[in-house]
Formats: sequence, C-alpha cells, structure tokens
Amino acid sequence: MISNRALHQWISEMEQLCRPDQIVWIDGSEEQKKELEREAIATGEMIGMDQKKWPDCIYHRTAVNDVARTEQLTYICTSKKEDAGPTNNWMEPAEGYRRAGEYFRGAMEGRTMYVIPFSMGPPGSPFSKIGIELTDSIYVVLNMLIMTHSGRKILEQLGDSDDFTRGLHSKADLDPERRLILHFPEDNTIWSVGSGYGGNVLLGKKCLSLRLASWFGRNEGWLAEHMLIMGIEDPEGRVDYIAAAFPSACGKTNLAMLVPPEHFRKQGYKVWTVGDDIAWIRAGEDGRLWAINPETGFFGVVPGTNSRSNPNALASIRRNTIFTNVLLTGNGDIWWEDGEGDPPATGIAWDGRPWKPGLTDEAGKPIPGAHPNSRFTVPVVQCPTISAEWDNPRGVPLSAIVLGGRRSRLAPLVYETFSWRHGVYTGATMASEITAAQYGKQGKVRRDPMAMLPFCGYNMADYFDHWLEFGKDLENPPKVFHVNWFKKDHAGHYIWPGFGDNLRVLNWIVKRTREEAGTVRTPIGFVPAKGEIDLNGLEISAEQIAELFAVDPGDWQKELDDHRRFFEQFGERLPRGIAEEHRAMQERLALERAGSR
Ligand code: GTP
Ligand code: SPV
Ligand code: MN
Repeated sequence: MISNRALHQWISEMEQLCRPDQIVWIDGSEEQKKELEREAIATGEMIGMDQKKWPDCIYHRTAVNDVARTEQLTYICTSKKEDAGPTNNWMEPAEGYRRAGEYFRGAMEGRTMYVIPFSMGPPGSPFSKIGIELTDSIYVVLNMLIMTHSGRKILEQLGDSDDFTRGLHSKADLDPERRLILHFPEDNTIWSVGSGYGGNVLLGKKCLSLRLASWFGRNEGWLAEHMLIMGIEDPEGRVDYIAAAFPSACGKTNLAMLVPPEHFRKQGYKVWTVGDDIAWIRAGEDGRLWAINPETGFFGVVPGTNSRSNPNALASIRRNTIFTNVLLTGNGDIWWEDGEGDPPATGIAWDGRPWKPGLTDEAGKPIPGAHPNSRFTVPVVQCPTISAEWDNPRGVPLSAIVLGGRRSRLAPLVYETFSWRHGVYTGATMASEITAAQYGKQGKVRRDPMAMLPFCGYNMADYFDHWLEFGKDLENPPKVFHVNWFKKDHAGHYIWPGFGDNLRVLNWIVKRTREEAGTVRTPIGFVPAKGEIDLNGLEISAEQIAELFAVDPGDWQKELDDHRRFFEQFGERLPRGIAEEHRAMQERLALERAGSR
C-alpha cells in the first residue's frame, strides 16, 4: 500500500512475533467500517442493536475482569528507573519486551492483524503526532476510527518518515495474569497485551496522548495534560477558553458539555465544547497559552447521563455510537442507571448475566445493570455544542487553567491561586476520591497531581519542574483556579447542585481573569467575596454557601502535613519551587491560626 520502509520492516517483525493469519490495512472508508461491524457481529465480538431506535449504534461487552484501566499492570520502561519516578511502575526495556513478547508470541494465530494509521491532532498541525496501532480487535479499530484522525490520509501525511509511535496491541487470551500495558518512551513504542478495555487498548488515547506525549512535551517544551477544553461565550460574544484537569470520572465530559442555567441562557451565555479528556498546550508567540484537543471523539462515562445532567451528551449518542458495558435488553435496546426512563422489566447486565430491577447482592446493595464505568464512544462533531474551533490546527487561547477533584470535605467550591507557582503547587497536591474508572477502594482519597498520577510518562518530580519552568517563560501566564463540585453536608448530600450550575463558578473565574470580580484572601488562595458568584435562580441557603466556602485552618494543616508525606517519595528531585510554596503555605496557615486563636 505504501513505500515507508521503516513501517514495513516494523510491521513484518510484529507479524513474525504475533503470527496473524492475515493483515488488513484500515483505510478510513465508510465501506470498510461497515464491513468490520458486520464481521464483528457475525463472530459475536460485538452485538447489533435496534437500528430503528439506535441508528448505526453497536454494542460491546468486555470481559468481566477487564472493565477499567489496570494501573497496577501499566509500566514506564526507561533505561534508568529514576526517569520513571516513584509514582510509576517501572520495568527495564529489555525485560518489558521479553515479558510482553512471551504473551504476544503467536497470540494472533487464527486472527487478523489490523493496521491503523492515526494522527493525534489535526494532520499537519505543529501539535500533531502520528502513530500506527497494530491490533487483533475490531472493537479497537472501530473505536480508533471515532477517536482519532485515521486511515489512508494519515499514511500519506507520514510519507517515508520513521517518526511515528509504534503501537502493538493484542487481546491475547484476556487473562489478567498475562496482561501488560508497557510504554517505551525512548523508542516511541507502546505494547499492550491481554486487555480489551478502552484506556488500555486505544493506544492513541492515554498511552500516546498522555504518557508518551508528556515525555515528548518535556523534551520539546510543551504540556500534555488530562484536561477538558471549553469556550465560555458571554452576552457580548467574547469567548474565553479554559482548560480543566479533573481525575477520571470527576466531571470533565459533563463540564465540557455544560448547559447554562436559565438565568444565564436568557442573558446570552453559551458554552462551546472543544475537548473532554486531553489537552496539548503550547506557548504561542503572543505570550498566551494555546491548546488543542488531540482526539476526534468522546469516550465518556454512560451512567448518570440524562436529559437533566448532560443533555448534550445524550443528544450526541443517539446515533453512530459504540456502547460498552451498559445493560442490554432482549430486543437490542439499552439502559443505564440514572439515564432516561424506567429500567426494563428484564435485561442482560454488563457482565452478561440476567438482570431485573431490584436485584441485590449478599450485602443487600443494588446490583447495577450497567457497569459504573460503562462508556460511549462518539464523534465529537455529533455534540450540539461542538466549538467551531475544535480542530483548528493552531488550537484555542487559554484564559484560565482550572484544577479539581472529588472531595467530600475540605476543598471549597472554588479558589484562585496566588501565582503560577502557587498554581503548580496546588496541582501537585491535588487529591480525589477513587472512582469506578480506577481499580482500588472506591471513595478513598488519593493524591493525583494534575489528574496525571496514572498518566505522567516520567518522573513526577521532573514533571512539576517542567510546569514551573514552562510558566517562567510565559509573558502572560493564565491564572490557575481550583474547584470542587463534590463537597458533602453532614447527611452525605452534595451541597452544590453542580452540572449546569457550575457555569456560575466558571463565570466568576472568567471575571477574575479580567480582574472584574471581588475576592477574599484566605491562606489557600482567594475565594469569591460575598455576592460575587451569581446565584440568581438557585435555591441555596446562606449556611450552605458558608459551608461551601469554609477554609478551616486546622483541617488544612492536616492536609499540608499529608502534602509533605506525599512529597517525601521524590527526595532530592523535588523542585525547590515546590518546597518553597509548601513553606509559604505553612506560614500563611500559622498566621491564620495565631490570628483566630
Ligand atoms: P473520564 O472520562 O474517566 O476521564 O471522566 P470525566 O472526568 O469526563 O467524568 P464525567 O464527566 O464522565 O463524570 C463522571 C461522573 O461524575 C458522572 O457520574 C457524573 O454524573 C458525575 N458528575 C459530573 N459533574 C458533576 C457535578 O458537577 N456534580 C456532581 N455531583 N456530579 C457530577
Ligand atoms: C479515564 O479513565 O480517565 C478515561 C477513560 O478517560 S480511559 O480511556 O479508559 O482511560
Ligand atoms: Mn480521562
């Protein structure tokens, strides 16, 4: 099909290792896609859906032990262990190739190897990176066709260059004991074996666009981040773009597709979606930050998606969508928890077992029909609020960076950091409660710097340093904010309504970037002055507002002690700027506590 020698040589080596029956090149055509869907349905790899109700949609169920990324089986394979750092699993490259090579050996016998040429970022943009994924999964091919620029046009773009990410994936036998997700940043290579789940196998996504890209970004002077990108248009038609880092399943897709509350809609506020998961950020010649969404699709959490929480997502996924691990009914319909309408009388749960409403486990807990991490895959252009700038090769200029997590306690609804350096400190100490998108004890608070704990492809201490240095070179570094939509009252209920009402907070943030809104100084940053967040049309009491913005110096002292313990693992490598910010915060808290005594 093409003359690229480096590409052909690599493919033939991988072919010898995996021994597929045949090789098929993905050209990006609609005919090939339809043919693959038919084949996947015929073999049972995927399941057809009611085409009247769900036009061009298709269903997939993963293995029951394969429903989220497996961070414990994900490795950074660098020559030096320190380059991966204390927060990553590390394996020596030779050991990685040897161990995974054993699982790959002959794994594609009786199967087809698909060759997927893809580009993260618009082809030809200075931001963009080309990859080739080899896979034995039609599910992966169909997802990559939605999530990336892919097919013949990318091969043409690549030409004879050997500058492409070499991605090898095989489901092999889907055995978690023989599963590895390996990254070789020094070789621009990714090997993933033994899984069929999204973030483990769509190699353009977390593996390339975050783990490898963060490594490239450090060497080349840019940032690859786990961030949504959205535009907020005010009644005068000015659009401010913000990028926001929240950990997995903490609200990026929802915020990126936000519908303004009525009070704002009437005034003419609009929200535009640019991306919901990943941002690549560069400094522009104008001294501002510019960001692109390298993806072309959304791989979003299904449960909780309904016409109140996220009508734009719901509108996006009515056609031409892949559904993974939701509840399937006998007649090709689907259902999920906190979606639209009543559950069906009976169905087949995400794990393939018969399901009916009211089922409980031994502990009396409801058994869900859809897995809490069930996902939709849909082209971004199907979103009613997709920004006209979404695939602009130059990206969009950022007015603010927003950080956040899921904290039932402690973190106030919103605060503004004092400086870029304090913003980096705030990102470095981000924490969130574990969700269904990760394996681990759900609800437990873990530190997740910049929402990148599972995605930073190098030593996290060097990552902090890269952020600090990156900001020093900026003429106009954007302000950095922290938000928390998830604070709970003593009865365990969310205090803040969230979703569309989050625009009230974003509006304050945008005003702050123009120095147009008042603040109150606290030891952790500036919180909105009374009356500065527009609460018009919202039923919320003064006590609730007070609780949302409370900054308790005693609780924050405990938090700060935990920051210190977290930083200890980086030893000497922790940048001085971070240690200095820690000390400064210690002093502000001590002053506050002395003052309030
Ligand atoms: P990944 O795709 O895993 O990176 O997740 P994400 O960050 O895009 O999270 P998503 O928007 O899919 O939200 C995950 C869960 O958080 C869903 O169950 C949402 O209903 C819930 N959620 C999102 N925004 C809010 C909010 O403002 N308030 C509350 N209470 N819940 C929210
Ligand atoms: C996440 O877990 O942050 C996701 C889903 O966006 S996955 O692509 O599986 O990583
Ligand atoms: Mn994500």
